[in-house]
Amino acid sequence: MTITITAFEASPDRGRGLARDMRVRWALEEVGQPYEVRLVSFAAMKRQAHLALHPFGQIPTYEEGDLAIFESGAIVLHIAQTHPGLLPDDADARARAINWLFAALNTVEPPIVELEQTGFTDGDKPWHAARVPMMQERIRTRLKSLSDRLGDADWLDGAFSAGDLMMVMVLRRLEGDGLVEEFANLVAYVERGKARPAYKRAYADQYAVFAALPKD
Ligand code: GTB
Repeated sequence: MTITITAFEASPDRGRGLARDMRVRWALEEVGQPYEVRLVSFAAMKRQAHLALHPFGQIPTYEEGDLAIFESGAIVLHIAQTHPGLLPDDADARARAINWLFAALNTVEPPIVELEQTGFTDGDKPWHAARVPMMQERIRTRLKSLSDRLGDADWLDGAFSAGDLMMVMVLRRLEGDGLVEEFANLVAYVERGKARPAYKRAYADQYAVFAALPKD
């Protein structure tokens, strides 16, 4: 059955692979599943045809036969649960890997998204400059705990898993902020993720979408 995902027709990240379709592309590449991509504009995401797939009018979505799901975490977990390669066989190890996937999304990503959003929405507010260090400190606290737990291991719990895939993608959202760089082992961790052949294929494919856009 063909797998079809959705991605931005013109991603605001200009091909940096920061939009959440990259997580899904990477997961599909890790398990060796071919897939098709339907590119959607911001306007199309808010139309009924897309809202039927994604109630919040966003990307990514995932369709395979009768199944249609949204939420990058749920999609990556589905891929990991239905194909070998992203979750350990042992039940306890599997639960721990899923644990890390949720930690990436529910504990590490929220303060990162908050900082990102405030730059867009509140940059001109008088209190913005004073709040930024506070938000950065919240992120730093999470990164310190993550760094302590990772130590000198390659991955968060044994072999590379869907939990690592999601954590690497979440940490990538801080690129250019200098925060991850305060923790040498996290820098090396992200680089290890990016060095995986599956990551490189996924990155190249999403970059090709940007590269094909008419240049103005
Ligand atoms: N919780 C959902 C998930 O994990 O799938 C969140 C999905 C989501 O935020 N989708 C974004 C979207 O569709 C794209 S990924 N936004 C359009 C809208 O809401 O109307 C978020 C994103 C967008 C752009 C960049 N960037 O340019 O760097 C990075 C991340």
